[in-house]
This record gives sequence, C-alpha cells and structure tokens, in this order.
Amino acid sequence: MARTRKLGPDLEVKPNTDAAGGWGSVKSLVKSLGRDHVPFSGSRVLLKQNKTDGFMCVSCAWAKPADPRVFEFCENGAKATTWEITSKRVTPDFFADKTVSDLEKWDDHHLEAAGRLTHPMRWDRATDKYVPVEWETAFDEIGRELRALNPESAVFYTSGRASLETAFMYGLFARAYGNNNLPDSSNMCHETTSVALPESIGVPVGTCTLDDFSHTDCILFFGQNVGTSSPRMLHELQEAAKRGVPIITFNPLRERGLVEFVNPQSPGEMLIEPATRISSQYHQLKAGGDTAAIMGIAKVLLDLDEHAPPTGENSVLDTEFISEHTHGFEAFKAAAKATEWTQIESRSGLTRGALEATAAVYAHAKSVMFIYGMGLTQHKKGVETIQTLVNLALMRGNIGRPGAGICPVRGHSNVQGQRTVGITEKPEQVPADKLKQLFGIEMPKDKGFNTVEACEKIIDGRVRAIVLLGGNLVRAVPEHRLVEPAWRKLRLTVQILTKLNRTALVHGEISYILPCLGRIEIDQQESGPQAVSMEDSTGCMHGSRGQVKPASPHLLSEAKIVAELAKHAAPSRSTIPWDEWVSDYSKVRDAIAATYPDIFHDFNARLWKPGGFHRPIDARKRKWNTETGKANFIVPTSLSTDIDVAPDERDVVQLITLRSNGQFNTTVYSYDDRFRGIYGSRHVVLMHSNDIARFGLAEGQAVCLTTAVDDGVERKVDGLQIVEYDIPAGCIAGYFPECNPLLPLWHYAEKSKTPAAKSIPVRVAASSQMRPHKIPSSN
Ligand SMILES: Nc1nc2c(c(=O)[nH]1)N[C@H]1C(S)=C(S)[C@@H](COP(=O)(O)OP(=O)(O)OC[C@H]3O[C@@H](n4cnc5c(=O)[nH]c(N)nc54)[C@H](O)[C@@H]3O)O[C@H]1N2
Ligand SMILES: Nc1nc2c(c(=O)[nH]1)N[C@H]1C(S)=C(S)[C@@H](COP(=O)(O)OP(=O)(O)OC[C@H]3O[C@@H](n4cnc5c(=O)[nH]c(N)nc54)[C@H](O)[C@@H]3O)O[C@H]1N2
Ligand SMILES: [Mo]
Repeated sequence: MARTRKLGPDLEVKPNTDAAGGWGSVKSLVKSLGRDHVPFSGSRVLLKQNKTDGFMCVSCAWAKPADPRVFEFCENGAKATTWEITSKRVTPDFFADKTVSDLEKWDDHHLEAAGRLTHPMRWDRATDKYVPVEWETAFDEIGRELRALNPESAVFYTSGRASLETAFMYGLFARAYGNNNLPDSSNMCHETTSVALPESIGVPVGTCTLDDFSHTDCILFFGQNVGTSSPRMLHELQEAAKRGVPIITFNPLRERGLVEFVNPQSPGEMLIEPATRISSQYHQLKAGGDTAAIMGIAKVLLDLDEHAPPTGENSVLDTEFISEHTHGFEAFKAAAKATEWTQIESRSGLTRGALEATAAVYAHAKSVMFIYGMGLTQHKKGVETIQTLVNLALMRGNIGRPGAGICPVRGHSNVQGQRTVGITEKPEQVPADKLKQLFGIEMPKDKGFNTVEACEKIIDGRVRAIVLLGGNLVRAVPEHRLVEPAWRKLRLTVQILTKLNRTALVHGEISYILPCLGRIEIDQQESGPQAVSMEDSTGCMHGSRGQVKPASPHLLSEAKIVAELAKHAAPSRSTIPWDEWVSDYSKVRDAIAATYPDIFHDFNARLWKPGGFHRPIDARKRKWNTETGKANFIVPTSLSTDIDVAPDERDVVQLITLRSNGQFNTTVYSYDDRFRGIYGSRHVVLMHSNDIARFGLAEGQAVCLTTAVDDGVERKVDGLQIVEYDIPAGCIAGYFPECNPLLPLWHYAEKSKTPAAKSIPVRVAASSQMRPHKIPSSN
C-alpha cells in the first residue's frame, strides 16, 4: 500500500521508498544534534567515533575497521552519541517537585530525554521522592544490606555496555560476595548462539571477521535488521553487492536496509549514483519458519549432489571436508531427505521454488557467510535453528576459510566481551583456579541465575536484592504483569545508570540511583585519564578513550562504583587491590591478561594497534573443541520453532516484537520508525491486509492483543492501532518493549532460556479504547 495515510492525531504512515542511508540519515543526524542540545564541540566528537585514538560507539557491537572512514559512524551511532552527551540534566531539583508516582506516568522516551543524571539519589519513603545522598552513605548502606543477606538472594545484572575492565571487576565482585548470580542482557539476546555454536563447532562466538566480506562469494542473511541495528555493516554489504556477491535474505518483513542502500557519507553517491540493491533474493518467510527453510535448502543440495559428478570443481557437497572434519552427516542427510516438501512449505511459508533458487546460488558459491540476529535467537527452538544453519554451512565446508563462516550479529557494544571476561551464571565457564590463585576468591560452586531465572526468583520472593550495572531490566524482560509488583517487594534495588528509566521508578524498599560516567566522557583517575576496552561482534578488542567533559562533577566511573560496592559488600573476601585498580585501569587489564592469557596476553601493549586485536577462534582454524573433536551435524527435532501453538487454531497469530529505527532497546529516541514509514506512534500493530479483513477489522482501528495461552495469567496490551503492512499473513508485528506484557516468562528458547520474543501466540480483537492513553509529561 504505497500511499500516505493519516491514521489518527498522532499516527501517520508514509511508505518509505527511499534507500536506507542517503539524505534521510543526514537529516536524522542533524535533528538529533538539535534535539539533544549538543553544542558544536559535541558534533566534532563524532569524528572520534570508532577511531583508534577515539571512543568506541555506545550503540551496537558491529566490527570497527583498522583503516576507518572519515565518518566511522552511522545515523544510529550518532543518535546514541548525542543522546549521551546531551546538555540536558536531571539534577536533584528535577526530583524535588516530582514524586516517583508522578514520574511513573512518564513514558520511556520522556524519562530518558530529560537528560543525564547528576547526583546519587536515594528513594525517600516519607515523600515518595528521590533525594540526593552522599556517595559514601550510599555505599555504606548498600554494603550493609547486601552483607545482611544470604548471598544466594542477591542478583547482579549487567547490560552489555560496560567495558571489559568494569565487567571483569563486577564478575569478581559477585564471586567474592558469594554467588554466580550474574544475569546479563545476553540472556535475552544471543545466549541461544552461545549454547548452539559450542555444540556444533566448539566456539561460543561467530567465526567471521571484517576481512571475510572482501573474500566472500555469497551471503545468506537471516533475521537481522541491518539498516537499524548495525548500520555500519551496510558498507560491507554494499561493497559485496557491488562486486556482484549474491545476498539472499530471509525475513518476514521487507526491511529497507536489506533492500537498498545509499552511502550517506558519500555526497557524490547521494546526488548521482543509484542506490545499491542489497538483497539479490528476498524471502519473506513466516516467523519461526527458518528451520524448515534451511532444511528445504539442504534437501535441494542433496538432490543436486545425487545428480552431479561426485568430486571435482562442480561437486555440490564438500565430501572431503565432511569426512575429515565433521560428525553426524549421514543422520542429518537422512533427516533432510525424509522431510516432506509439504511440511517445509507450510512451516516456512515459502515455496519449493524459492528454496531451490537459494540452493542453486549456494551450490555454486565458493565461500559463503551466514549472518543472523534476533530473528533466529528469540524462538523456542532457536538453538536448533542455528545448529541447522551450521549444518548447511558444513555441507559445503563453509567454515574455516576466507570469505566463509558463521556471523551472529551481537547487540550491545560490549555484550560479547562481558562473557569473555566472566559475566556468566555458569561457574564452569570461569577459571576457578585462577580466581583463587590471583585474587584469593573462593569460586562459588552453584550455578547462578540467568535473566529468566532471576525474574522467576523475584516473583517467588527468593531474590531480595538486585544491583543493575546499566540497563532497564523491568522494561526489557517478559511478563511485566508479574515482574513489576514482585520487584516492588524487593528489599534493595540499586541502579548504576546514566539516565532515568522506568526500572528506577519500580523500586524496592531501599532504592538507589548511582549515576555514572558514560563511555564518551573523560574518566579522570589518580594516574590520569583512563581508557577502557571492548570486544566487537567479530571477536576483536578495541581501546576507547573518553573525549568530553563529564555531565556532572559528582559522577563516578562504573569501575569506581563497582570497586566501592565490592569493598563495602564483600570486605576481606579477596586480595584484590581495588583502589589501585581504580587509580589505573591498565592494572585491571593486566589482571584480565593473567586470568585469560590465551585471549588477552600483552593486553595493554596490543590494545592500541589500529583495528585492535582478535581473540583466537579455533573453529576458524578448523580446530573443533567439541565432544566428538569434529564439527557436528545436529538434527533438528522439529521444523516448527513455535511449539506452543496448535497450528489449527486459526484465530491465533504469531506476534513478532521488533525494534524501530528510533530506539536503542528500551531507549526511545523518537516515536518515528522512518525505514518502515511509521511516524508519531509506537502503539501500533503491523498486519497483513488478509488478516485485517479476516478478523473484520480496519486499518487505523485500535485493537487489543491477548496472549493465546491458557495458564491462568491474563496478558494483554490494549489500544494498539492497526497498520496494514507487507508481512506474511498469520504473523503480526509490534514494538519491544511496549508488547512485553504479552510475553510469558516461560516462553523461552529451549536450552538457552532466551525469551522467545519473535513468536508470541496472540489473539487480536477490536478494542473499546480509541487509542492509547497519551502519557503526559512536563518536559
Ligand atoms: N538502532 C538500534 N540498534 C540496535 C538496537 C536497537 O534497539 N536499536 N539493539 C541492539 C541490540 S541489544 C541487539 S540484540 C541488536 C538486535 O538487532 P536485530 O537482530 O536486527 O533485532 P530485531 O530488530 O529485534 O529483529 C531482527 C529482525 O528479525 C526479523 N525476524 C523476526 N522474526 C523472524 C523469524 O522468525 N525469522 C527470520 N528469519 N527473521 C525474523 C525481523 O523482521 C527483524 O528484521 O541490535 C543492536 N543494535
Ligand atoms: N519483547 C522483546 N524483549 C526484548 C527484546 C526483543 O527483541 N523483544 N530484546 C532483548 C535484548 S536483545 C536485549 S539486549 C535487552 C536489553 O535490555 P537492557 O540491556 O536491560 O536495556 P537497555 O534498553 O539497553 O538499557 C538502557 C538503559 O541503560 C542505561 N545506560 C545507558 N548507557 C549507560 C552506561 O554507559 N552505563 C550505565 N551504567 N548505564 C547506561 C540508561 O540509563 C538506559 O536507560 O532487551 C531484551 N528484551
Ligand atoms: Mo541484545
């Protein structure tokens, strides 16, 4: 439906036919600089983004090249920067005339848009307000409260933004305190990858580097919205597409960035060159149809192989690789052959012809990359889907040579790195002997809680305290209806934050907001300004130096806050010289190197090399650290990734929860989703015209979604407006976090417990509410 529609006082739909990037990006950047009141010196900071002597972007984790472009940032990276270096402030005065109950009426956008937090604050029961507090008083009370608890009942969450140094310290703090309760954002994100890949190929991370894009002959792209979520990758995709590399995309939605791209940093290109077509084939499969689609492609390859010469240049299967390097091929082959086309077509929503078209390209491409995101990880059978994708790669030896490999696209800028340095609830992933020998820490033996388990234990009252290193957990997790009231009963809630968010308002009996420096700010400690480091999506470590004056003189660095928490909550539980580490972060890096020498040897020396340094990834060298010593073909147990829904329930549709181009997770920069052409409101549900008609509804009408499971919990989101959209019938889409109340806590990926946010079974009914209640704000 390519026409503009005004669907209410707020909502307008203007179908976007522009390429991703281009002038739209430039306009959006200029808008961000104005909206966040960024002074001119601030805009110059952008030139330092993702450069060896600069700071690493606080938005996504996409790889940073050794020879950066002049502007090595994208529209969304620039938004994230201006959002952090805004000149707006949330001071004690801001809180003085607002109760927490008042602030609860503000929406996600307005809470964060109010600006940077400037002072440590404590919730005051008598007035229901946050009031300023001295740092030392805060640390004393938090330490006292944590010491009084059984260590099992405290939880230490990390959002994926904190540096390697801070994350390492935070992990040591939790273990010195006495637990492995270290859930993190990865538990809602690529945990599925971290479970799937070790079983298949013996590594928890992807096998590709930036260099592979220059050598690849074909890219298969599953369930990742590059134009919004990792826009800098569009440069690599554009270069590949210009070389004639086929890019075959599987995504229920036609995402602009995967259709065409104009480099917004190239004025010449914006004026005269046509947009580059990115995807050569675009397959709009059903949500959760990936295992079926991949099995279909595998089935065609097996057929082609049977009719092709067995060896030589034209062979379809890499038989040499399969026999030397893999295990389980015959079982997988039998399973693929036994899978019926009718099943494949009905589960994937794609025709046999479409999958044959993919297989034909794949069978002739020498080196192939497999890129994926949340479209694969956030499903009940996500682990199996990723393993089936690996099977497809193994069939043609597409791991461990240039231009080939598995490329999961991580989310937060250091989410992968935090795992590497010990943020995990699984004790076996941490070298306990090193913790004992180097830091005098007795490693707690019990497995800790991941994010879903932490929520379960908050609901059942076993968790009494939570410390959050970044993030907005109450909004990001499933099951708001149960989690929020339980959260309010916690004894202690502590948030280390840069900006106010809803989680700070859903507070426990004792509640603190501890405001910290952002990564773009100069972090002055005793030995001078400090640098920090992070790991990108391709396993490459980069240094980052703050560039601008801190938002307030009262802020502390995350590293300092973590050290003080450790000193107060777990005194004499380690031999760590916390103060010495805070005075000079290079000492933390030395400690990381001593703990994980294979990855981080000579950490301080190697960090500042242009382009950083790569961690070793054995699967790249075809060394397989699996139980069989080989790369494993693993047979999926089901073609359906959404086993909670009986397929014959015709009134049930699959809800995909997504990000807009105007948000970074729960940080809502604006109500516009430019790439999808939706302006002014996030309270929408995208539906196919057949579904709109089938349910007797109309575009623009307000509807109520209810979760179609029968477990005694009522889950609904009311007042979403219908937008007619190019999405497969039977699937609908809405935004995260607005739709999170619909996601049952137990609806998660098997084995990884990643919430299955891309396939929530729901029913759609007309709403009695005209449109969502607009949240007032004095801002
Ligand atoms: N601007 C911006 N950048 C971000 C973020 C942000 O919120 N905003 N978040 C960051 C974080 S933490 C993360 S994890 C990443 C997330 O980045 P993505 O992985 O891109 O995550 P989503 O936007 O949730 O959705 C991914 C895509 O999956 C598709 N999809 C949904 N269901 C299916 C399915 O069943 N199969 C297939 N094949 N596709 C499906 C959707 O249509 C969508 O295009 O981005 C990071 N970068
Ligand atoms: N339905 C649904 N739910 C989802 C998803 C989905 O696709 N659908 N995606 C999931 C995914 S992939 C993820 S990663 C999670 C995200 O979950 P979280 O990581 O918990 O959430 P964010 O929105 O990234 O956190 C934003 C907050 O971080 C704070 N912050 C920003 N910068 C800094 C900093 O430098 N230091 C500190 N200490 N704090 C800072 C700000 O105060 C801001 O309010 O959500 C998950 N939830
Ligand atoms: Mo994420």
